[in-house]
Amino acid sequence: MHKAVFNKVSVIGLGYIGLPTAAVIASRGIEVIGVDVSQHAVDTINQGKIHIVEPDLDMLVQSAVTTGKLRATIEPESADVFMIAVPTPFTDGHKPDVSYIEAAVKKIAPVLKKGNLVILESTSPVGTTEKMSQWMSEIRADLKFPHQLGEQADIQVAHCPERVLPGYIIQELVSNDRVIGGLTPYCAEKAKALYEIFVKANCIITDARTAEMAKLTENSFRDVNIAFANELSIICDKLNINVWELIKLANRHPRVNILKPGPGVGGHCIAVDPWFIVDSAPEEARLIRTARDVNDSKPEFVLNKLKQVAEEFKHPKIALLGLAFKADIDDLRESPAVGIAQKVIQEALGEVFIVEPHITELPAKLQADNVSLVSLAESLEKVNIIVTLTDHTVFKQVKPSVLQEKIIIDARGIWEQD
Ligand code: SAJ
Repeated sequence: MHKAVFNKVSVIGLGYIGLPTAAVIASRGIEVIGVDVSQHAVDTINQGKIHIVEPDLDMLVQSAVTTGKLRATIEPESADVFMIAVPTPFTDGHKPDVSYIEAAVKKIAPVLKKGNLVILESTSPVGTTEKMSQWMSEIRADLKFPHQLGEQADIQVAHCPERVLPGYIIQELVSNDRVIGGLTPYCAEKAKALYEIFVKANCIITDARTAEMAKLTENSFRDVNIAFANELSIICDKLNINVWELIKLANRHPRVNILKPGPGVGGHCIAVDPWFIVDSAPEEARLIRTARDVNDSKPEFVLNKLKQVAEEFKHPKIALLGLAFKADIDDLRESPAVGIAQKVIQEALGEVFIVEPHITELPAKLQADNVSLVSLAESLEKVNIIVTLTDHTVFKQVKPSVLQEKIIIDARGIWEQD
């Protein structure tokens, strides 16, 4: 039955979420039109290649393009379903910026037809799905939208937040439960029918506001828990206690499961989404805001530790291990490690040897005299201070004997945990 309804799906925004989603749906034999504002992204995809890094995505896109099921374009065209997967960053004052959603929706509005389903996948502040319905209605007065006519609307609108973990996107797109919030129950049911084509786990329906809040809650929950671990690490430093041993011991309790401290929280999600809750309920979201502050203060803490240590040396030679925002990926976006490296360079704390096995060239902001991108082996040979900033597996494999004689600031606890 679904094939009759969803012959053609359009995915707006071909980034880390949109492209994998488009390719997975195309792999189920449905025609998919990907739309993006970047000509480079469109051209790359139409050649069967990818412009982002994610395991197994290249093969999936290549096969979808070769079989003619996936095609990318700059201008939207008519389809049965439109899935919006564009970024929702925040502005300087931690205010959510939904302008990419507004632009995407206004771009598809002219090609909408009665019976279409529009799904918002981007993580969004509560109320955005309803706003989307309003934006479309401003352009298409000839169509009725759910905020105007409820179940009798011509267009169905739903929110189904993505919840996949970078590095495991293809797998999690299929295996994660999906929360699907409709502006009406029929909107949710219709969206559920689409997701059931490729999701093997449960598709659970609710209203759009609850779905919006569910996604923000998941990432805030993680942020608050990481903040707890980070605060513990700062307290333990003051009290001269090994935080890694402490956490290991506390986690032996059957109902305690403390996460890992680190040099801060990076990526595009965990450090952003809690602010959407704070913005909606500034007086009430006290714990969520404080967690953000604790996590955002952690890079400065690591930097100060390094300063204290570097002062002891005439010629400090510092290895910074890892730039990616988390283990075993090449993604440097919003990485606390990059921020720390920048400060180390700006403040001229010493000669800097950066080790990031997943890149071949340092980002422009880290290129300077006295800074080089080197192999792990070379750094271990040359430096007297080591700071661990990312817990890449290769770093964990370093033999303890090699680390003797070095001053170590193990912000990731990679050599302390076992
Ligand atoms: N981190 C720690 N200590 C920990 C765990 C993580 O310091 O114990 C740090 C990481 O190093 C990284 C940051 O937190 O800098 C975020 O990493 P992450 O692995 O927690 O999450 P993301 O940003 O890669 O993906 C999250 C996921 N959300 C949850 O796990 C609740 C993912 O499922 C979401 O789909 C994604 O955000 C998103 O797109 O919203």
